[in-house]
Amino acid sequence: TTAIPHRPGRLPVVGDLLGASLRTPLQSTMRAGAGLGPIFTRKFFGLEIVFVAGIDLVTELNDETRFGKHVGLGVERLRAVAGDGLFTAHTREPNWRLAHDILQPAFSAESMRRYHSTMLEVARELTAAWDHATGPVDVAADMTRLTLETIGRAGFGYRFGSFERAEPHPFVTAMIRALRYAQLENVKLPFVRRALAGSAAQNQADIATMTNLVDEVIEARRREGGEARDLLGLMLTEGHPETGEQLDPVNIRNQAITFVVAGHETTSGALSFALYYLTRHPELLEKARAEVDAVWGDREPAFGDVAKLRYVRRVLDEAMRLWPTAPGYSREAREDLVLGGKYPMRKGDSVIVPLPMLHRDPTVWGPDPEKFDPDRFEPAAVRKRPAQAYKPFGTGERACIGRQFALHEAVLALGIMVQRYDFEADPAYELKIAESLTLKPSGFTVRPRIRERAT
Ligand code: MNH
Repeated sequence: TTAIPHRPGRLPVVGDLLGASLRTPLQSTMRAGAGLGPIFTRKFFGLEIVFVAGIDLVTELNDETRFGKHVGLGVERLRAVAGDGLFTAHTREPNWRLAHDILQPAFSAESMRRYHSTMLEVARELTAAWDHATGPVDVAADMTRLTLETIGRAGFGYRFGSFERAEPHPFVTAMIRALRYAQLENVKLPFVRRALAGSAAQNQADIATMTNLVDEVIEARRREGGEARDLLGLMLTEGHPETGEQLDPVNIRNQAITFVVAGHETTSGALSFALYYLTRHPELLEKARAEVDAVWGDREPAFGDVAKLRYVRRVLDEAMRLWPTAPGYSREAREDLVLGGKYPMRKGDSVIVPLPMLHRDPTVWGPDPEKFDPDRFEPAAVRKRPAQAYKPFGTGERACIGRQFALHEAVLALGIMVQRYDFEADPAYELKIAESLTLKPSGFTVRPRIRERAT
C-alpha cells in the first residue's frame, strides 16, 4: 500500500484546516491539491477526505461494476432538504429506481420538443428585460431568473414571476442559504459554522419556505387536475412502467424540491460562465455570432434549430470544462478493492472527484489547460480523448437525468443572447467564483445593447 500525498504542514488535531477556505471549499481543494498529482488527501480534525483528479484513477472510479455513487458530504446534508429525492437518494433505496423510471420519460426527445416553446417564452422575458436595461445587469442573477422560470413552467406549470421581481424569489434566497448550510457540514466548530452558514433555526425556516412553496404547487395541480404530462403530471399520475407502483406523497414533495433546485441552479451558472468567457474573448463571441446569424438569421429558432448551433454548444462545453457548475461527485467502493493497484479501499469507502481538477489534467488537456478554447470540443479532438476525461454531468446510472433539458435550454438562451446583443463588460472585472455547493461567477455584470441588425 502506498501513502496518499497531502500538503506539507499538516497539524495535529486540526489537520489541514489552516489555509483552507470554508466559504469556497472547491477552490480551496484546488489550491491544496495543486502539484500533488492524481490523488491526494485533506484532513480536518478526525475526517480525512481523499480526492481523485487524474484521468486513469477516475476511469477506474467510473467503472460501475466496482464503484457507485456515494451520498456523502454536502449531498448527505441535503437530505434534510430533499430527502429521498432522486439526487440525494441512496441507490439502494427502492424509491431511487422507482422515481428514476417514472420520471425518465419527462426527458425523452418527445418531451424536450414540448418544452421548447416554454423555454422560448422565458427567453423572451429575458430579452424584454434586457432591451430596457438602463445600466449593467448582474449576469448570474438574470440567468437564475431565466432557469428558475424555465423549470417552474416546463416541469410544474408554475410561474415564479422572476422577471417581475427586483429581488430573487424567496425560494431562491432560502435555497442558496440552505445549500451553503449543507456545504459547511464538515465544519466542526459550531461558532465558525454559525458565522458562515447561519443558525439551525434559520436553516429550518429556509427548508420550510421551500417545502411550503412546492406543497402549494402540488396542491394547485391536484385541485385543478389537468392532463399535463410534465414532471409534476408524471409524478402525480404515472405508475412504474412494469409494476404500476406510484410515488408516495412525501417522495413527490422531495422530487419537487429536487427538480426545482437541480433543474435551475447549475444551468444558471453554466450560462453565466459561458457569457463571461465570451466577453473576455471577443473573437470567440464573433465566431458564435456568425454561427447564429448563419443558422438562425433574424428568426426565432424552432426546436430543431437549437441543436444546429454546434459552436455555441462548444462554448458551453468549454465553460463547463473549466467551471463545471456541479463541481464534483463522490464514488464508493462496492467491495474491498485496490484502486490503481496501490490504494486499498474497504467496501463503502469513498473518494471525491473534484471535476475542475479532472478537467485540467495536463496529460489529457495539454500544457495550457487554463486556456479557454471551445475547439477542444470539435468532434475529432473529442474522439482522441479518453472517454472519462469530461464529466460535468456525472457518471453512470446516477448521472444527471436533466442533461438534455439543460443543454437545450442553455444553447437556446445563449444563442438568443448572442443573436440580439452586443455586450459591454467591465474590463477590470476579475473572475470571482461563489460557491453554494454549485459554482457561479459573482459580481459579473454586462451592459447588453441591442445589435443594429437585430432590431
Ligand atoms: Mn443535474 C444529477 C450536473 C442540470 C436534475 N446533475 C447530476 C449530477 C451532476 C449534475 C454532476 C450527478 C451528481 C452525483 O453524482 O452526485 N445538472 C448538472 C449540470 C447541469 C444540470 C452541470 C446543468 C448545466 N440537472 C440539471 C437539470 C435537471 C437536473 C436541468 C432537471 C431538470 N441532476 C438532476 C437530477 C439528478 C442530477 C434529478 C440526480 C439523478 C439521479 O441520481 O438519478
